[in-house]
Amino acid sequence: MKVLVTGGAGFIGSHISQRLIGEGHEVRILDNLSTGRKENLFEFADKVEFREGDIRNAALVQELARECDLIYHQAAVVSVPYSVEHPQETHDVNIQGTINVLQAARACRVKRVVFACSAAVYGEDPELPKRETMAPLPVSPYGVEKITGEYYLGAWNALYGVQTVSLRYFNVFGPRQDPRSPYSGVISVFVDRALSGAQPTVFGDGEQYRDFVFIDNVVQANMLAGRVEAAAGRCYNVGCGEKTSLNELLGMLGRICDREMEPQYADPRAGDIRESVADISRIKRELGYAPKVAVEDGLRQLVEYERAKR
Ligand code: UD2
Repeated sequence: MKVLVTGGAGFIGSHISQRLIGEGHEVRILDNLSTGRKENLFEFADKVEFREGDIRNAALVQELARECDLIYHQAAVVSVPYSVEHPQETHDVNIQGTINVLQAARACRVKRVVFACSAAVYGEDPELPKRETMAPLPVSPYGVEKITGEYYLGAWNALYGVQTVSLRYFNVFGPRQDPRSPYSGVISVFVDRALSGAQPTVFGDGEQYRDFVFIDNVVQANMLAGRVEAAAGRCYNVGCGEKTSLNELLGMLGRICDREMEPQYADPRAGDIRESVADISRIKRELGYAPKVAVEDGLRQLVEYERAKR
């Protein structure tokens, strides 16, 4: 198969691209390198077709979609706080960019588009665990943009015969997630602190929990979403279905790094949700997904990777 991965030089997109190549597919990447990095492609750069460019450029997206059978649409501005500060820009990338991908898929008769959606679509609803049947209640521009993207996918699936699948990622972590960005996930920040001997900061009492999901599980979900016939027109939570609090996370990290993690506790971050965990029964039942790497094992792999990098 020929596959286009938008955002293919980013954290998640580069892992999807690498797996596709491993499975023998031809991979084309479109990335504007705003947060993606060429070095993420280091291990397989000679095997991909890379094009630097922006999903806001509809003509370029259409050019790259030509002859593709499948598109993994991972390009986005992924930060919730950034979307609060720059809603017009994130609207253009996350909504108009997604329409450009869908239009290109339609024009080029691409069979399927798999979209990187987010747990942010659930927003303030206190009900847990989050199920796909719950009404979305996004509270950030980012959440609004992701659910809008998903709705557009549904429309293209219904109207134009472009099969679409939306994956609502929970808290993804793993190698190649940049620990230095102010918008990085908490695990990449904590691992960075653990290895540099610095003290991590916990915003709040550390008892808030998340459904942390290691990158390999997310790649597995994407591979299934790309090939299972019955996934067309559906949306799925992608997590482990298990909760881990920040204090538990620090305990695990202390064991792995063999050092006492003594965090500094600060005020909770404005706009944070307290708790988030996915119900993953739909993706298990319909796609045969089964998270293979548990949080602690993923954490161990990430620590090894970061150690080797230093
Ligand atoms: C995640 C996603 C986001 C969106 C959202 C939906 C990531 C990186 N972000 O945001 O894109 O989908 O879920 O709800 O996956 N924290 C600390 N210390 C630090 C950094 C963070 O205590 O140095 C806390 C933070 O206040 C929060 C928790 O860790 O309570 C998780 O923060 P996060 O930024 O990793 O992810 P989250 O859930 O806010």
